[in-house]
Amino acid sequence: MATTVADVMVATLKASGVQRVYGIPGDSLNGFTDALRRDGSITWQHVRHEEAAAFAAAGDAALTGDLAVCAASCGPGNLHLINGLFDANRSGVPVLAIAAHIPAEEIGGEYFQETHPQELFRECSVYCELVSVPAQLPRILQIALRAALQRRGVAVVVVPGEVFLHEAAHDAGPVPVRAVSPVMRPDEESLAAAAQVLNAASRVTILAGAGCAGAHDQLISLAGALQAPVVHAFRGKDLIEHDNPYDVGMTGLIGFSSGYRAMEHCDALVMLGTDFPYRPFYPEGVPVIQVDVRGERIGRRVPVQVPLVGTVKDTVDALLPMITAKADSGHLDRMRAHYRRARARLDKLARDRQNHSPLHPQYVAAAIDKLAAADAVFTADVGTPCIWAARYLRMNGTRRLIGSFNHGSMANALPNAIGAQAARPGRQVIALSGDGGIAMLLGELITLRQQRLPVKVVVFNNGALSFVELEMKAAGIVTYGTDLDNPDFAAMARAAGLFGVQVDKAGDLEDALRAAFAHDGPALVDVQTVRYELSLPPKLSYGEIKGFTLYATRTILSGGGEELVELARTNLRQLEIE
Ligand SMILES: Cc1ncc(C[n+]2csc(CCOP(=O)(O)OP(=O)(O)O)c2C)c(N)n1
Ligand SMILES: [Mg+2]
Repeated sequence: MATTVADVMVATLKASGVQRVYGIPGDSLNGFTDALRRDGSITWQHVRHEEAAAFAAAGDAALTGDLAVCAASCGPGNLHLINGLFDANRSGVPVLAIAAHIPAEEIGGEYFQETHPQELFRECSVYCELVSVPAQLPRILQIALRAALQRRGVAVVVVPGEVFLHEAAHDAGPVPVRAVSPVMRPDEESLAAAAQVLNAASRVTILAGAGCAGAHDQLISLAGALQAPVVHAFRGKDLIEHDNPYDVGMTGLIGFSSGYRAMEHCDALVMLGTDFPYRPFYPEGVPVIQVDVRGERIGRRVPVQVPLVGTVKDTVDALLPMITAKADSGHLDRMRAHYRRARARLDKLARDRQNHSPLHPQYVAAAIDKLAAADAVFTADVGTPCIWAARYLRMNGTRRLIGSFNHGSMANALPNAIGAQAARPGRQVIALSGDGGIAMLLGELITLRQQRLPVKVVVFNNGALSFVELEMKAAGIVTYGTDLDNPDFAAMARAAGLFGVQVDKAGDLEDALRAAFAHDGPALVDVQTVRYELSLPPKLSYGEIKGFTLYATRTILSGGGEELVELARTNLRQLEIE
């Protein structure tokens, strides 16, 4: 058989180190999947919904740092990829999407399943091109791979189905495309300006994010020289929290009060590899120095006095010799004391709630943390599972935490875990799922069994879209449309061939988690958790306090007094000690 365009694509992917492709086949994609089958060295990772393929690729790339690939058939098939691709692109992880397309000669005639993928994918990619003639491949593929790797995002190659099957124009052998890591640091003048600001300040705080990957030593050295508390954004948690005497926790809507205070009380702020989006959490009227490899991202959250374009590692290495080490640790000591108090309160919440039924989610998250492997990979659903993961999962430099932290999509935990587990079959992968989240892509439980992926899923089953209820309360809106009348998820998991167990008594939790974690295959633990758990943001604005009062009044007026009593009962202890 002649070498097809699809064969050359597969050879290029293989030469570039790709080992897996997530997706669902279909008419227009068949030329590509057939080339994969004939080659046999790249695994086809079958999923049940293309959105899961994209989230799996995002999880795979986030864990490995390498390029991950997903593929879907034309029209509805590749439309389903979009939400997961938005997530990958916003998380800055390298993903290639192969979007099969209708026959080229039919484009423009409202043909069966016709869409315009190169327009649809534009917004969720760093590169997106339609292949019109076979001779464009594999060059377009090489450009796409390089774009995904160097610009850290999603590249989409749109290929009409017949192009895959076309005989390759010439076969000069595959060109491998691999990531390269340039040394990138700012110019001397910018560094001197930054040093001047920092040497003049007496209460420096560092806000660090995912851009600190590979720069833990530099972060610690800089914090030491500046005697600076280190606050992190959610995506920095697994990179920054461990082995860090300067750690004062996370800031943001689901963060720690100490993280917020350290930002509030500083007289200079250094942002290291973070694009933390919530402007009310930034300090006002203090000089800000921001380090980012992508210069265009600097200054879009807060006015920045000194922009430093470079990697965190190279920039801090260049900046450190210009810093006069500070002797006064007053600011750092105060913030660390604040952090210790906040941490002790959170730990007490988990400890004191061991015997409640239904269970308190703090206790559940702390138990997962306690029983998980030292090198576990956690994924967390958007919703309150993110809050419990942020507060109770302890990172150690080896554990990882992956989620939809920038795009904020529900239902990410299970498919992210699929990608993580496919990429690292030997590691324990634990998904912290919401009951809303798991139901959204429930079919992916079947993927776990079919693909032999021993992911452990823990469902925080609170019978509600709980995070939305919190948002409604904060805005003074009566709870509405958030009830979830759930099935027995454990029984459903068993029906799908997983180990499944339901827990409604606190005393049974640890045994259930141990059994699930020890099970040689995929497992689901459905934990009945309390619905009205308050997870107050560290900074309650006047609007939020007003909103909460309004909610209470309106709830009583609309006959929901029972809900208020339940809320009070659930949170009494937390409110007392906050
Ligand atoms: C795809 C998507 N739809 C809706 C939302 C809005 N939203 C954010 S959190 C949430 C509730 C999540 O519910 P669940 O998974 O049960 O977690 P819980 O907060 O109850 O723990 C919703 C609806 C979203 N972020 N993403
Ligand atoms: Mg829920």
